[in-house]
Amino acid sequence: MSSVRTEKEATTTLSEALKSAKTRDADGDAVVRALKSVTEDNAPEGETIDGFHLVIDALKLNGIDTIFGLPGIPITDLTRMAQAEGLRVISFRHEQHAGNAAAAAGFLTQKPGICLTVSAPGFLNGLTALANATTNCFPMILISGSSEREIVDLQQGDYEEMDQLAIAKPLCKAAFRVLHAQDIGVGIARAIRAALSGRPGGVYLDLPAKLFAQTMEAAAGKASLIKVVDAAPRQIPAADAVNRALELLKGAKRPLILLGKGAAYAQADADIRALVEKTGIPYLPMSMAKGLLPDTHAQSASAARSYVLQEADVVVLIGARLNWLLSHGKGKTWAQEKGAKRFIQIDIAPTEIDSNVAIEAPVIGDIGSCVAALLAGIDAKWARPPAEWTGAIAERKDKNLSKMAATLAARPSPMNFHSALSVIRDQVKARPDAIVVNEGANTLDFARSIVDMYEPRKRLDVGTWGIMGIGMGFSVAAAVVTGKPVIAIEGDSAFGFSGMEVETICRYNLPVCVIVFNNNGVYRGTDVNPSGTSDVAPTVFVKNARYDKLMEAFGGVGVNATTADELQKALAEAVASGRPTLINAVIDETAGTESGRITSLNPATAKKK
Ligand code: ADP
Ligand code: TPW
Repeated sequence: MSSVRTEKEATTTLSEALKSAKTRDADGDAVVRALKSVTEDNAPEGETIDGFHLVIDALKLNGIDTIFGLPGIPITDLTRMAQAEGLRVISFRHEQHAGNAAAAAGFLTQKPGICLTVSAPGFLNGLTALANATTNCFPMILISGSSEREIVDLQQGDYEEMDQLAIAKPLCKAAFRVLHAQDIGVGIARAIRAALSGRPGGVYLDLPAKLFAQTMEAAAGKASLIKVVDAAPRQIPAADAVNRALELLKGAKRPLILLGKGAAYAQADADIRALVEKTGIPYLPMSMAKGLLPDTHAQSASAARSYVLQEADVVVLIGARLNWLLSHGKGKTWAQEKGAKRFIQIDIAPTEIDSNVAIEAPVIGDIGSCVAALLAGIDAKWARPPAEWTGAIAERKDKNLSKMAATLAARPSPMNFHSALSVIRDQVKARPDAIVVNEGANTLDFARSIVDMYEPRKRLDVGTWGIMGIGMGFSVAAAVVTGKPVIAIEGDSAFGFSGMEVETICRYNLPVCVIVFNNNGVYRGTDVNPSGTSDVAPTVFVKNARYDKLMEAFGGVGVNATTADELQKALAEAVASGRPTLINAVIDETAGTESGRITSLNPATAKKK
């Protein structure tokens, strides 16, 4: 060992080294070198390993192969070293989109997506994505570098000083900080387990700058890492709970199965399909559960949604919460005035039960185990739902579908939402393996009902919060983790939240085709400023903007499409070539409604009712 210092001496030298490093080199590498030189003085003899490599090795040991992030103090070298060690590092232009990418990767793969950010502002930029992931039950880990604990805790004004752990805690499932190199293995294991087990969600892992340069004896370092065994243990439902549910279902005259994104996440696709088909019960997919069974399936009740929600007597919720997206299980949507609905709810979170209305038959466990247990109780003697019920649904479906077909066939000029979406609908039918990313208001609501999905986990959207800004982050993740074509269907306002990431899409040459539904504003482009000043109305953008030029600026393909034919041609070419493409789809600025289909939540509109 070269020299051993007291802790006080080491800290003093460290802060001096840091000060000089920061004035010399704004990109952080000098800081890391300074930290290294100080801690190396205390390093053990023989082969050593530093904090950087312990973090990288711990992630690799647990099957993590990709990091989404944005470099800077104190994690620049971590991104470099991770890349050198064979991890794929996808660098973004803003941390929120790296975080969204991590969340989508988590949803698609059942491995926690990793987002890496710098301290304070970078951390805060990533936090929205972490909170959104938690809200949506997507597993992700936000790893953020942070400044010196001693300075942060005394509030002495460090570079990017912030008590990040305290701030992250209420916004995620769990939050941890690692102070010593020998605890990195435990820290990462705990983060992975917290993200994946039970109800999945976001986890925050705080790694102070000092940690990365700490060294320890290599063999001991290796031994300190933990390979997480059975990170999302199966949770077998209790037999009596399964029987209670089966009994309730047997007595149903008008049963309905409701599939949510938890069912899509669970990857129990074959059993879910078998449950639907063996029972013969009509089903409704929530938006991100579309494609678990093809939307064209005879038992899909999507085209008779209002009818089945009102008329069903027993509803089986599988990985779907009775939140605002399902009108809290109450009111007109459910025709509760006609008598109480009876609910069976399959969920991994016991506290979800009775959150909005009484649940008569909760089945607690992982969806795979719960659905398998229900299936085991369904034999050849199972009575399929009465023909009056399935027949009445089929009748309504036929009527609504033929009405929709006529609307979709129209070719107005300029395009409206329907004519543009009919083109995308045909393309997705031709390439059912493509992943659809979707955000906006009208663009979201119409696409959800018009664009049929055929395979599980092919639709990513604004989720539980209805958040704008997921578009490019989700698109990057979808392309990176699946290698499949991505079609991002974006309102022009929605696109603006993450638009700069088209550079990221071009930089990694990802097979993403972004279609901007350009109707000149938020919702529509027709509002006028009533005050007479020269400002435009708050919802109005620059008229006739050319978003396609943005993609061209970075070497991708840009197309301005003013007709359905132009849109069709550009989209088909983009999907076939896999080249980054942005199609500026010019949409009638008077089309659509304020807030899409959630106008009723607008305070002004709600008051008028
Ligand atoms: P949607 O928005 O599609 O209706 P939600 O996000 O509201 O879906 O609901 C998803 C539900 O699925 C959550 O309550 C969550 O606890 C549950 N869930 C997620 N993964 C699993 C799983 N593997 N097994 C059981 N339940 C799960
Ligand atoms: C983070 C509020 C909901 S929908 C929307 C906004 C701003 C954009 C609608 O316009 P767009 O769509 O995209 O042009 P379209 O199809 O109607 O033309 N900030 C965040 N999240 C939300 N949901 C909002 C604001 C909002």
